[in-house]
Amino acid sequence: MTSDRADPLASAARAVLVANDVDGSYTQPASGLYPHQWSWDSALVAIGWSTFDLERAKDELRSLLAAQWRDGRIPHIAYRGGDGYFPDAARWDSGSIRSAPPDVPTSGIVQPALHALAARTIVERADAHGEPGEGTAFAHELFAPLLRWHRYLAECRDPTGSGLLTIFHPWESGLDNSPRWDPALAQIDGPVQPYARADLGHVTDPAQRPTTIDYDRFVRLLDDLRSAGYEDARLHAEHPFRVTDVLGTAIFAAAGDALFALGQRAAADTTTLSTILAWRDRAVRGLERAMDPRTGLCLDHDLVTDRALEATTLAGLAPLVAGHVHGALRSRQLALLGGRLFVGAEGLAFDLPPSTSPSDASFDPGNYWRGPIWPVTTWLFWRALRRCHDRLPATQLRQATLALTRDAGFAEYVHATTGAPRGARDQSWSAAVVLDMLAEE
Ligand code: 9WN
Repeated sequence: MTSDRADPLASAARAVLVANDVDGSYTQPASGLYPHQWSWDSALVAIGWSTFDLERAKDELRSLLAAQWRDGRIPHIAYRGGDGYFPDAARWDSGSIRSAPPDVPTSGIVQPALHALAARTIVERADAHGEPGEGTAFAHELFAPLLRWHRYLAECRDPTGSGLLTIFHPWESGLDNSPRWDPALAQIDGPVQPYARADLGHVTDPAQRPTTIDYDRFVRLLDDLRSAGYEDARLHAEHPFRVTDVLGTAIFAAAGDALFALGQRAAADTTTLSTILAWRDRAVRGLERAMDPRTGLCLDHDLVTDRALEATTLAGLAPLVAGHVHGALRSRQLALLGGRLFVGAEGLAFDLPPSTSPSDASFDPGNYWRGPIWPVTTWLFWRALRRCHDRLPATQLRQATLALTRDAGFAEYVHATTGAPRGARDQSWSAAVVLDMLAEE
């Protein structure tokens, strides 16, 4: 297989996936804090598994897809891990939704669409190291459900064809308490039905996690979504949190390339293949239109108040993740990534981009998505820059991420200026992205 058996970092990363594996079917993002199966975590851990166990990698995506709804959405959580996480399955009540799978309780929202990227990686590694025909067989197996997933996003999350995907909850972005969402969340108030957080039982320092006010709003939105039966048409009309998500859109565009490649391997018809490319191109054009010419950053938009969301975060560089952005726009974004807003900011523990720029007033170096450095977001940029042959920055991001994990282990995130591990220790996707980086260079 592709990962280096002798490298102690690779062995340690593999051990994290093995320790978080449950019955060979799904991988907990982190035992204790995140005991169930999360959507975009599963895509990343499948990539990690594919460096040393192709069959296990395939099973990760298969078990996630068993939770796919009939409308095509892949829910952000498939509840498989027993008690101990809030919100629990009952809060979402997916059992009352006809489109939801009858045999596995799920949440009703989505996360970024990394899955086709994961499937393509598995196909490529099966071509290189698997049995003859294994890659093609897997492409055939996964193409139809992944096509339904992309169709759901293109049609139900971008019904006007703007190119930008709408999210209805900060959890859908995967970057939950990012300052990107502060102005939109500030509109959410009113009473919230009683609940008890479980996260602070695992990460006991509240300064590393979202605030109580944030959580109240997260729960209030969840309850609204459940009351609306997760019906997209209704949510687009009346839900109180409706924002376009540039990073989620960029991931969808990048995954569009992967889905196209899977479709070719699965002998999809030309109309279907052109539709996939049209969705991808529409997303790229949407990102281009969302650029702020003043700063060179790509901005989310609050559809409720019709205002751009102006926080200076890594999501502002979403076009780099999408690919297919060229010329002056691309050069400017690359300069921003390496410059004083991100990698070149003063005082960072590593030469890596923090989740929120230290130049932003809300920068908080140890708090979750408000400042820390996350191996997983660095991986998004590394992957995209490698694919586009920007070898130099990609190599630097890789080296710095390997240095970070040698120091801090496979923490969920690290304090941006001290480099101390924060959040969960032994987070599966941190191990997975290191395995992918080790395997690919
Ligand atoms: C809510 C599992 C997930 C990640 C998200 C990350 C965090 C959950 C939480 O953990 O979110 O979905 O309880 O905080 O923000 O990106 O998928 O690792």
